[in-house]
Amino acid sequence: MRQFIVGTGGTRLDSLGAPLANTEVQNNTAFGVLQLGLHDGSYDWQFVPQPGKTFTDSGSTACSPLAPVETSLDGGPIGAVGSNSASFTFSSNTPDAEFRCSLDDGPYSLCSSPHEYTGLSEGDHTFRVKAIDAAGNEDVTPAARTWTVAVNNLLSNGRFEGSLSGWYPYKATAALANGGPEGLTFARVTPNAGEPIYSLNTAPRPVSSSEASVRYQASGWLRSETPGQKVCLSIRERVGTTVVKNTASCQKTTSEWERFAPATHLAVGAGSLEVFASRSNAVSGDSFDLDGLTLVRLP
Ligand SMILES: [Ca+2]
Repeated sequence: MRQFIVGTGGTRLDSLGAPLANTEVQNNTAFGVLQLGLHDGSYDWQFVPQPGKTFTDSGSTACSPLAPVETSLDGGPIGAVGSNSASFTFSSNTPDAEFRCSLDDGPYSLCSSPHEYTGLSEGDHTFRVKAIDAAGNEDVTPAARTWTVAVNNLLSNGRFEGSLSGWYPYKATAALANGGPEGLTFARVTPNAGEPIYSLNTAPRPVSSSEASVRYQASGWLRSETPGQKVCLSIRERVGTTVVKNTASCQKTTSEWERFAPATHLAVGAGSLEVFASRSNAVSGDSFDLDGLTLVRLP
């Protein structure tokens, strides 16, 4: 950063030593004034010598822009967790930044890392945090994380750990594969030859008697070895054998694990609920992968 050291008054011009490292200009031949101008985004300077003297120096330079304040979410729950509390840790590229936190689209309020929530309800929640620097500049892209509180997951094996029990593949085959965002294994679903529609369904149905006007919410992770497919996570309600309502959350697959937007189903009541992930317009060689599926009863 450029510095100016100026002394232009007094009775005589003092001698100067050898220039210090990085000195751009130094002179002791003239009294005068240094005129400094500060503008939006730049500054300039001009040394105006006393009459009869010739030394001058002037210039103009853009100000170094401040690095935009950014927020990093360093820790916190990922995916589905069997806990109704959550602790988030976060940081900023800007020293001495303050933070403001928001839960579930609520107002931002002052917070510090770690920031803890307790007594959270079942279902999906979204945490956001933004840093604010000492000049009051806010991070315009707050860090965010959506996770699922599933203290009581109605799916017995939504994590596909070590088996596919609790699921059956419809017009497809299902296999365990190693890895996935939750636990050690996940489910890969591949259509039978020539089948345009295929799915992985709960069996038995996780809810045998739905409660009228209660909201049930399904969430989970999705990816594909053959990305670009539309896959839907659905809750299907039957009274007897008649389907009375179907609630779906659909999205295009990528090769990365991503969360389904939750499917939130307002129950008709006195029915059974089934959860399934399905693909229509399948082509040969398709497959999709699932892990960490949850079905919860919202409060
Ligand atoms: Ca798993």
